[in-house]
Amino acid sequence: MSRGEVEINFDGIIGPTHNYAGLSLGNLAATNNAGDVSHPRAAALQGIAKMRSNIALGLHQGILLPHPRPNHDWLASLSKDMASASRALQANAFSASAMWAANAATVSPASDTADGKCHLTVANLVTMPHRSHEWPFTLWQLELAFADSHFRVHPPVPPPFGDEGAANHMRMAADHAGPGIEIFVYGETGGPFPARQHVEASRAIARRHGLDPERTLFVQQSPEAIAAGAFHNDVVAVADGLTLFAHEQAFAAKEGFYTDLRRLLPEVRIVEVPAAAVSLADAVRSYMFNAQLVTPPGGAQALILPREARENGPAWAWLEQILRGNGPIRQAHIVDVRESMANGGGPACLRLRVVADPAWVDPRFLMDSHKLDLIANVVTRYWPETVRQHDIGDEKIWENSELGWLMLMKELQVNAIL
Ligand code: SUG
Repeated sequence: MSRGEVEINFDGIIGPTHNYAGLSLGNLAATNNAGDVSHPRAAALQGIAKMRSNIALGLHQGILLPHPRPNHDWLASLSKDMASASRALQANAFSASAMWAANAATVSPASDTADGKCHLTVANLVTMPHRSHEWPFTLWQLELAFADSHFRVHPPVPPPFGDEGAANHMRMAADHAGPGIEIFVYGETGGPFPARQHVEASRAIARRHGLDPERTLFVQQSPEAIAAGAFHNDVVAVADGLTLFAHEQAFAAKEGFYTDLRRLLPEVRIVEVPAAAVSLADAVRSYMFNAQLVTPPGGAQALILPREARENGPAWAWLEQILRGNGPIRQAHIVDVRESMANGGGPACLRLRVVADPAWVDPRFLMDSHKLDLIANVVTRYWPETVRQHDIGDEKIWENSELGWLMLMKELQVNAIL
């Protein structure tokens, strides 16, 4: 362990092809907003504004790159190209879904692993076609960002065991750099919507990361939560430090899970929101749990919440009660990530947490406000103001998206090949 280890939030930069194609069954925001006009420039600037406000809180900030889209390689592997592909395949190839960095990988900090390295396993995202082709570029960029010998980057777990990365993984620890408890949350198939995280994928990741079985928990997500639109656990639960903030109906066998957690981490603080106060439907509508739960330096724990949580009566009433109470969460910061939210991606979806010494990370992936200005300039210049569904079939739009992406790679001095 190094004294310089801190939590770094790596946010996905929202790419120029951000659109509402309704591709994710079980993600109610995405399916309800299918066909709407998207605003990629505003979307990316909202993400950048969120990063700026987190930097202002004293948090460490990094980025993950947007992926080159349309993904011609993926279409070629299906013996297709954009011009001849069906509308459905075009939309799958064009999606900017890599913005949701919480789905990029599962991360185990060095203090949890047998070899003392920070392990990252790239998520295979096999359940949704538009997300299943993210992993090659994610693997490439994680190998670049985390090339230092303090890290080990693993390729995805093989199909058919679906893995959606950190969205279904929580880590609790008295301090970020100390030994932690890792909690893997999986789903069981059988409900109206797909269960995206397979327990075998979670178990394989725990083994390859060299986690101590005594300090690793596997917890089933409640089928009611998935059926209500919690397609990832991070829609109904979030953890930081010693605090677990969760909906009463987030987990299938809640009592057993809480008992294990209290045994392994006696100082744990479970902040549970009762269904009688906030229904699963309101939890999903408001994304109150898809907050970043953070501990700013020297401060009390804070929630970085989407505007939608402030606008939802029951969710906000309960949040105000939590903030006024005696519990560990004392501050709330509201951010506007409306464009991402309309596809089911809140503040927590947009970031991947890595506990590491920033000196180990390729500096091109670490941000300060000046570097964010440079990115914002490229976005303002090259990202389209709108994307309509019929634009996805327009060659001119593909070319402009590719140009914007290349200009960003140039600005960031990343030598990626389109
Ligand atoms: O995988 N939406 C993403 C949202 C991911 C949110 N991530 C976390 N909860 N961590 C998904 O469902 C919608 C794309 C579209 O329909 O165009 C989409 O992929």
